[in-house]
Amino acid sequence: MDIVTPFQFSLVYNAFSFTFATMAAATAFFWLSRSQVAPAYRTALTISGLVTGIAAYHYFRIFESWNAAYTFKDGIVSATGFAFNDAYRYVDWLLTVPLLLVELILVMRLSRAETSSKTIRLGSAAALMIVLGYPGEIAGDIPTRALWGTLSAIPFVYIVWELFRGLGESINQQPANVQNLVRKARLLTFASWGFYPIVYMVPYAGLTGGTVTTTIQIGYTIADIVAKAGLGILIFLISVRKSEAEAGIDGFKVHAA
Ligand SMILES: *C/C=C(C)/C=C/C=C(C)/C=C/C1=C(C)CCCC1(C)C
Repeated sequence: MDIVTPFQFSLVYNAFSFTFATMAAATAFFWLSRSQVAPAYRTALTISGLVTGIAAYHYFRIFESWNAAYTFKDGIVSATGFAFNDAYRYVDWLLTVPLLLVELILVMRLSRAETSSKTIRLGSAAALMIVLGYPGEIAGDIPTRALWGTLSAIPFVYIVWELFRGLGESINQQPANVQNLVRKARLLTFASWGFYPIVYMVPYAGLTGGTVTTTIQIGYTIADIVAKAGLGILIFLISVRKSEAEAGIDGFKVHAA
């Protein structure tokens, strides 16, 4: 267990606590907003709330694990002997990353056949990416970390390619008032997801001890807020605009009581 400074301990402690609150609040917002969109987009909002709900639970557990790993007394941080459990994060990703892709696919409202084939392909690639990354994340040495990280990058590159090429074609079929927002959602996904492998490579930079632990935890935490709560807000805005554009088609009135 790497020993952190009192500042690093508090920084991570507060970041986890803040993220728990953010994810829980986002969950309430997405679920309570369902009635503001047409029925076709309600599942996308349900899933946005599931993603942040699952993340809220895991941030609570990560927070507890961090708190159990260290004692902070008289200005000195020491290890308690309980290891900080990074597995919560990876189990969280295993569940939430495929769901985030489903959110993006659902809001496009593609044909049934396209929706299920894209969900299966992207969902499996996402799961594979997380499973391959985990052994590297917990490895103690750089070569092992680099090996698994490189393997994990293969499905990652495939997902990014699919998002740009495959979803790109579908974006042109979207109503004019949402094309830009869908592009933004895709860009936000691309930028925030691209941040994870960069954070993963922090130990390559020669940083050591508590600095590495702190940088990785803060880095993943920021990326999680953007990728989960941030994307959910864009999905909500897209759903509202598409509901407006399609009002009447499904017999749904926007802003109906
Ligand atoms: C809500 C959580 C999200 C969106 C997590 C996304 C995670 C990634 C895109 C992780 C990617 C990784 C690589 C591409 C290589 C190194 C190992 C990972 C797992 C950090």
